[in-house]
Amino acid sequence: MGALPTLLLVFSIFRISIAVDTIALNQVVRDGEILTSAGGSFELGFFSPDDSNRRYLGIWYKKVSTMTVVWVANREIPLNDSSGVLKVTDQGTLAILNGSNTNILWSSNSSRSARNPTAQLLDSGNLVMKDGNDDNPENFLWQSFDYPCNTLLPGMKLGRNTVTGLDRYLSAWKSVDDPSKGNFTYRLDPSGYPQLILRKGSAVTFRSGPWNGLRFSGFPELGSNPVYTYEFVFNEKEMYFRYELVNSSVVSRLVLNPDGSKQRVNWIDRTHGWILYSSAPMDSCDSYALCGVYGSCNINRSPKCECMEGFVPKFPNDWDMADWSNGCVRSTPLGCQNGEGFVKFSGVKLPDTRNSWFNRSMDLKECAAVCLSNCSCTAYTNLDIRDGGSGCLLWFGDLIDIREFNENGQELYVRMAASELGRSGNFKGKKREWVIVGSVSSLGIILLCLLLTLYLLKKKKLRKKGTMGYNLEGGQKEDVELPLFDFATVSKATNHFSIHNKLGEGGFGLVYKGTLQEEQEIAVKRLSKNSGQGLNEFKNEVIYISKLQHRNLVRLLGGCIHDEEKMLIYEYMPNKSLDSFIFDKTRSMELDWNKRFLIINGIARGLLYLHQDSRLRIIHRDLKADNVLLDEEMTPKISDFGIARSFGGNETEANTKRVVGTYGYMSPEYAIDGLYSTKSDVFSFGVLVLEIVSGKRNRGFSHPDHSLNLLGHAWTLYMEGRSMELIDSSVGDIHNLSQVLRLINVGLLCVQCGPDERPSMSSVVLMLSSDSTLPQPKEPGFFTGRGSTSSSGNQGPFSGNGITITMFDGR
Ligand code: ACK
Repeated sequence: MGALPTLLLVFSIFRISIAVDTIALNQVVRDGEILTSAGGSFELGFFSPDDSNRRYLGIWYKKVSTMTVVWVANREIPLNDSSGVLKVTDQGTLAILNGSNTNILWSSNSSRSARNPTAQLLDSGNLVMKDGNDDNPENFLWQSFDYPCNTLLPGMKLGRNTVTGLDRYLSAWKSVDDPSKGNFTYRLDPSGYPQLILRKGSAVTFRSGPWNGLRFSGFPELGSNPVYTYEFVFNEKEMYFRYELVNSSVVSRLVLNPDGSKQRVNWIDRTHGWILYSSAPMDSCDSYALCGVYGSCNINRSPKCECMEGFVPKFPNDWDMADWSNGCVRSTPLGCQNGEGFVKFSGVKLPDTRNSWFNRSMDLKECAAVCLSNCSCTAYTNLDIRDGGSGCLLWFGDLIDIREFNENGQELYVRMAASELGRSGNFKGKKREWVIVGSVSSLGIILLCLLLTLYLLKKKKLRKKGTMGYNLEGGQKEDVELPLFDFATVSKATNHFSIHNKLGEGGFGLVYKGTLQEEQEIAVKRLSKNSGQGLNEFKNEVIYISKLQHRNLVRLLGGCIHDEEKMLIYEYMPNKSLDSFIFDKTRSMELDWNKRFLIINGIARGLLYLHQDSRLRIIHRDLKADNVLLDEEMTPKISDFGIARSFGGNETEANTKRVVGTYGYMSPEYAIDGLYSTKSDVFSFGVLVLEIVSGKRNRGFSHPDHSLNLLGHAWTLYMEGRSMELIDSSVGDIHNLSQVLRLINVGLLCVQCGPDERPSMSSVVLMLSSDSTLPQPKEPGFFTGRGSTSSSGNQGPFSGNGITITMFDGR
């Protein structure tokens, strides 16, 4: 085998073709030698993408005259001379060695050991490691098709194996002559109903929409055709997309270019070269969320963006100046009231499904009924459009990234307020229909009003009403109508604030137990005098909690102002706080698995209400076991809104210089950058889930074998398939182990380092109530304990105490 000339030509190879496609144990392919697949379609060898001396091991087409590389092994670590050698090792792996010093530069992994490891370049372009002559793909030790670079060849899977966690996705080259990973990725996103998402870094630039049985909703051209067949598989074990060629002599590939365009191209001949078959994004309407929420894009219209019927621009001035990013808001807001129904929009690309839920067996009618019965559900449609349609796809939260197609668009049923349903309208020439799903008899409504009036009258008799005026953030004055108790009543109820009535110390002062004359038990929070910060938290609590009502939020009964004294009166929770149960050796035995599961579900629902369904849309910012109270039936109630914040319609994140929260529950982006969003609450919820399952506190967690905190410990066990070991021994018999394991999985998803990687609370609620496949969590944020140096976040300032802390910018 000859030596390589010192001068390497652009994308050309000094070739000594080996007439074989296979190398066995300890055999090598040296730089300059080439393996050829049996049918002569592909070659493997070392190449340089430009006239530099960077050498990569790659696979390219043999019959395509323009050198076209489809896979690169050592894309991040090129050799800088021609000493490279590819070798089959006795560990059953493939390794690239730097010939001069036998350093391993790159290596494949192997699922198991093999007696006779052999590497073979298949005619599909797949480089496989197998044991001897075992050609069964199920038994391959490793295959390059599992580690795609920028090219999807026919037969390759784009998607995940949810059992092993293997995620096959495309990543673009940095530039045309640099195969190292660039900015763009194209990946099957497992949140909600899966869809392919093109990202630049972490920002979404394009999505395919969900698979509808025939094609991805955003690829109207992807239908039955004489060139390709398509397959989308989504089951308990895997989810992937792949295509095959009808005529195998066609040379076709799907490539993600360094500029972020995804193209399907076919080789014609030397004169015509690669011809474009399809491309995405195909036009500006494909730019993710161009028209914002509830905006719809039509490429044949000027301007392209319009609000959907029943919606108006959120900021009309910006909208008129073609800044559509803030999208649209409802002309009539939803209130989850009777009479709401759906409007059918036809010919659209379905909105982003990352906040969706699905069921394969429901029909469209059942789908509508389920959507209507859940106040957070905003739209629905059939999951599969074949044979008249089947299955159910539901959206939660705002609808985004919708466009209209001339053909092969889909139907979408969007929830509308009752008053919007009667209006006639047109959705750009397409039929808009009213779909009235539920109706409540007028007798029922009258009865309901009567009961409500009676209840209000009774309440009025009991207490006198007062109004407190407080300033919300941003200076806007908020009048809060709150029943006022007189001081003498409260003082008497609490035995004049006797030390024996003291329940503990809450966010802004002492908490006492009291009993009113009518035998009603109450809890009284008394603002400590001269507490500056306490006063703000007191006001905050009054403003928020007086406006909220949910089964899983603690109920405020009233307030009391007397000279300098300020008090809040709540319903009494006989079982006190969750932390007094789960972290207590004896009391934790009272919490069997079923109770814990119900508690977690209740907290999730309370939080979902705060984030999505409540009028104010609130981020709690201090969710922890101490702030979850339990009533006599052990129903969890989220409490302590002293540092909660409200956020506007489309606003999803905010920044503060004053970081307030509790060690062990704070998300990395909040603790480090002061960035808070609903996803910081999701992080705290995840910590809480893992604490409830394990009976251990995240902060102060210690383990003899490592210095990880509870999150790191849970993740390590999960990765080793030993999640069962996390479960608190006090829970007793477990009848539904898969439910516990599912919860641990959900908990770990909630504590992912990046906010975008965490599910929304609506997804969490769905994950808890369905059997859908869950994504595999990656390593959590803040997963190392004290005394350790490595962490995906900075654990530095955090130490163990359970008190809500405040950190200013100089922290
Ligand atoms: O764990 P605990 O006994 O339950 O100690 C804390 C303490 O006051 C400070 O928050 C208890 N607490 C707060 N609100 C209530 C309530 N509404 N009912 C009963 N106990 C309460 C809490």
